[in-house]
Amino acid sequence: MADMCLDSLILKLHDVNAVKFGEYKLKSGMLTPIYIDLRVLVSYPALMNQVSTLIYQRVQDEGLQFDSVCGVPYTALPLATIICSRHELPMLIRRKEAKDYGTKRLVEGLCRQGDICLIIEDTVTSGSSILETAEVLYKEGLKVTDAVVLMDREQGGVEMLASNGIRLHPIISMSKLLNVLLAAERIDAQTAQNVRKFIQENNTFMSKENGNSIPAKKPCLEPTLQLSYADRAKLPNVHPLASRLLMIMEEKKSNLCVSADVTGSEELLQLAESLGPKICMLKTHVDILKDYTTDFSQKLQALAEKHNFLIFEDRKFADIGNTVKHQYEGGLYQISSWSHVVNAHAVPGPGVVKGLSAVGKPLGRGGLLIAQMSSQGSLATGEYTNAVLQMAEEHSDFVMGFICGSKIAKRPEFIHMTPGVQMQAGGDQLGQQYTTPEEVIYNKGSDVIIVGRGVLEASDRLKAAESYRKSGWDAYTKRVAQNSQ
Ligand code: 5BU
Repeated sequence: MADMCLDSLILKLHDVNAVKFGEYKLKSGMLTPIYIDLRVLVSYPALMNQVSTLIYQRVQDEGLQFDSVCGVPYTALPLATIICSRHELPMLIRRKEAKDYGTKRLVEGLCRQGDICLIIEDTVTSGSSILETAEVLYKEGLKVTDAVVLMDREQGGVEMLASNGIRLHPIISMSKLLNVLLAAERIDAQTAQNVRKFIQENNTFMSKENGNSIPAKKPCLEPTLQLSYADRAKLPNVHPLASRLLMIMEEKKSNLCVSADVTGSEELLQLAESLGPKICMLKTHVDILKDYTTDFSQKLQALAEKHNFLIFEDRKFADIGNTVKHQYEGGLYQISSWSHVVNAHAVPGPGVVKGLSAVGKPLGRGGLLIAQMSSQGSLATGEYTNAVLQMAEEHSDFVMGFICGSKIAKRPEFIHMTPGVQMQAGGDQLGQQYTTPEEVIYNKGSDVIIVGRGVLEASDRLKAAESYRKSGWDAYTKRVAQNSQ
């Protein structure tokens, strides 16, 4: 029902030219094959009402808690007005420029310290308009935790806002829009494909420059980022294994996880022995070993004890709960018997976490959910990432954190671990994308850098591990210092 409603709304938006295909210039100067202009809505009162209803519906479905509502000027302003008027909610108006007479207020309406303001927006590309509005509201002593948007162009806005502590709830995604218009034969397959390609290649959160991935946003400044690893380890609701990891990080001054992607168990054990003192965690892909034995896993555990690091088998479970239970506990590798941490895709739904938890929780193990991936064209973005966050919140007795590109969860109890790290931004021939330790820890607010070939392909692996450790640690100390000012 709700879906049919959305489909008909999308067709109506196309009818009134609020969605156009061709070549258009965005505010940023970027040329786009699709243009969404919801300013025309004001000429279609029935559509305005329909959009306002959908936005409010979403607010209710999500159970959002707030004290007032602010529409990002100007297009979302009348939408916020309709919603606030219909439901008798207090509204705030953000001025684009302060009046040059009178009170010079930037926000009109009653601002009470600590009140939560919900932001409403018509279209999101990078998320910067919402962030700008939020920053004005912060200055008035308000908090912003959530924003609802009618159209998400899926170009990094959800991730950028999440890294700034704002959860974005989109109603229509670009993918949905294209699917509906394609099914109704409003556009042809080629046009849809062109737009998809453009969207994938123009993510504003990881923008491309000279072939390198660089973050489009400034450093991530948020109160929880001022907490040290040691402070977080002591939080009352922290997962016991996350607490242990945070303490190891603090003690060893290392937020480095080396990805030991080698194919011989002897070489892997040598790596664990030599790099052990530099790392907080060692990541394995046990299924690439050509000579796995139980003896190997016992030796690896002994080295983890000796050098005080955790073992993380990067198994990426992605099946129904019953199957992952067997995969985790049994088979040749009996992963649960030696790996402190495992990860999983959220694709199958919460059953995958329940299956892993049934095996791992009694053993004191922890899980990481894959919320984002470092590879080019990854589908783990936007609403998917949001849904993963939600799943983690609901299963935080087993889920201790995420594999992600940046800090995505507000709760400081969660650990953020980021792969795709090298000293030089760039990539490989198979779609891997690299960001530097400084970007990952300082700018994006992640906690742990995962480094494979950056260390493994160095002529002196120990020296390389030390320089990644130092780089990651320096970025962390700088972040904590900056945020506590
Ligand atoms: P690299 O050599 O630093 O590119 O290795 C990265 C490791 O992290 C490798 O083992 C991957 O399987 C793993 N990885 C990743 O690169 N990106 C991801 O999104 C996830 C895991 Br999840």
